Amino acid sequence: MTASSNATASPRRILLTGAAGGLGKVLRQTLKPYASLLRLSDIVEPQAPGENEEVVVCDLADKAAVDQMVKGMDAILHFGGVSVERPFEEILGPNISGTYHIYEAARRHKVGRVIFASSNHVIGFYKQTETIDALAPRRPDGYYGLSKSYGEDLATFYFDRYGIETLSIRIGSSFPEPQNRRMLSTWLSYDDLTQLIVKGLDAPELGHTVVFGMSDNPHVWWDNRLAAHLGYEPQDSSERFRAKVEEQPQPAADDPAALYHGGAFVAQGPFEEV
Ligand code: NAI
Ligand code: 15L
Repeated sequence: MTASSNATASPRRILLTGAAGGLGKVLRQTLKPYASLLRLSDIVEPQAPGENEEVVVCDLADKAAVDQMVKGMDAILHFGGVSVERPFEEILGPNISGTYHIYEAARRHKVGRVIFASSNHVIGFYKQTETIDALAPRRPDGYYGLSKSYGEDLATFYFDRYGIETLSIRIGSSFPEPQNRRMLSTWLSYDDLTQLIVKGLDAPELGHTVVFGMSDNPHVWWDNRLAAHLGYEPQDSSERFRAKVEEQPQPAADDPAALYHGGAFVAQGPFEEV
């Protein structure tokens, strides 16, 4: 099925969900040159709009509100939602219903391209001794990882059925610098994240592409050759932070942080109700 995309046409009106979050605040700045209009949305009010910006407060769990928010956009950067492991009931509305609402609105309003902030936690149960590519079966490490896995399934379905193209970025750890030994492998700099998003917006054909969001780190567990068509060339590396990170005590040999791609997430929960 052909894509109904006008994502690469100019002017480019871009919706950014999760705009009040850690990555949203960064992307609001770094993506300015690539958008004719940035519509910034979150359940928490983002900072007041500047030039070529709009602000929309919206709960992703509210289907009608999401539908209105998406209207008039050329592309969606879907970064909103719960970003850590939480009980299923807390993840259901923002992440599972919310991502479905985004794709339904994209279909209704003919938005042809989505960049989805997926996560390494869709494959978190692989061991750090294993290297995988995007065809490896998913092994979510919790309810949060399951919600991102469902988001990737939505991306495949909405491409196969409606031609809406998606770049799912399985972000490793995107922070100013790696915070621990695991992140020496999983770190994604803000500049490299921005490059990935721009590659996703510009690619002539995307289908549903899955890419592992990591910088050019020396010891990695993820193979991005299946996403070579993006032309992603990471410019940063965790190596310059190694000495600082290695001042931290070594985790025990059986610590999940030292064993699994998903690190500590694999051992969170269960969240018993009393
Ligand atoms: P964050 O938690 O700082 O930002 C998420 C934003 O989503 C928050 O501003 C929050 O208010 C908003 N949100 C939560 N529930 C909502 C709802 N019901 N309706 C509308 N907005 C809602 O997380 P961060 O680090 O900025 O991550 C952004 C995205 O990237 C998330 O989807 C996260 O899962 C994903 N990601 C981030 C990684 C990282 O290393 N920072 C790694 C892997 C994935
Ligand atoms: C994620 O998916 C989280 O959103 C982020 O806060 C980090 O925990 C990251 O994964 C990680 O695995 O380091």
